[in-house]
Amino acid sequence: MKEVSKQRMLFATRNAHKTREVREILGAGWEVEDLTARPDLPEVEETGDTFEENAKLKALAASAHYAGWVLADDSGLEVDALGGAPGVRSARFAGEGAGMAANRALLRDKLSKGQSSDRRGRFRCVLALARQGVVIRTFSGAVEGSIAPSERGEGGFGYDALFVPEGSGQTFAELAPAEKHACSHRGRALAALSAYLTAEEPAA
Ligand code: ITT
Repeated sequence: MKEVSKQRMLFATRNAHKTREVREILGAGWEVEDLTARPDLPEVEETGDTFEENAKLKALAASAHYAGWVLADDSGLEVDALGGAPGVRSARFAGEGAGMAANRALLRDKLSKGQSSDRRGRFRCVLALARQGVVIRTFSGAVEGSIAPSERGEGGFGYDALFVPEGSGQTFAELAPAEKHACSHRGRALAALSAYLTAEEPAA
């Protein structure tokens, strides 16, 4: 593996949990700033029908205001018995501004009242890498699993307390961060990004 000197990137998110995970996964070689310190950058309306479209929209909007590398993450949970919902609407499943506790409650409710006993689903993450107003590439990752009937665990964020990755008896919120990253949708997408960046050795 080639040596890569410390690089900077703007991670185009206002979700501090995503930023923490990206910093943990990419490690010390990257200095990652996010939009929580950039109130001057506009909110992006996520009008896409796919994770890829929304990741590109977020990356392009931030890249118009930032000269270096920009990364955006669009992600969410797809549940088979709900036809893939909440999907791209994961952050606003129970309505705009309803918050994650309400989103999790709605998901539990829909599965407990539904006809199907199928609790399978997956997390997906698409990352869009942009520079100078152009999307260079996208990277995706997914993790199969099932939806627990009740919330378990204190770690993680979002739907983590309800998601049990395949092969584990614990929810993402019960796993240590490194255990989650080793199999998570974001960990897998970032592994693909890292492999690309290492091969390309981008200029800072
Ligand atoms: P930005 O658009 O600013 O990045 P966001 O939280 O609105 O932040 P998304 O539109 O991509 O991000 O929504 C993804 C939602 O899916 C997120 O809010 C979580 O509720 C959920 N999600 C994504 N990754 C997750 C993970 O690793 N663990 C738990 N929930 C996750």
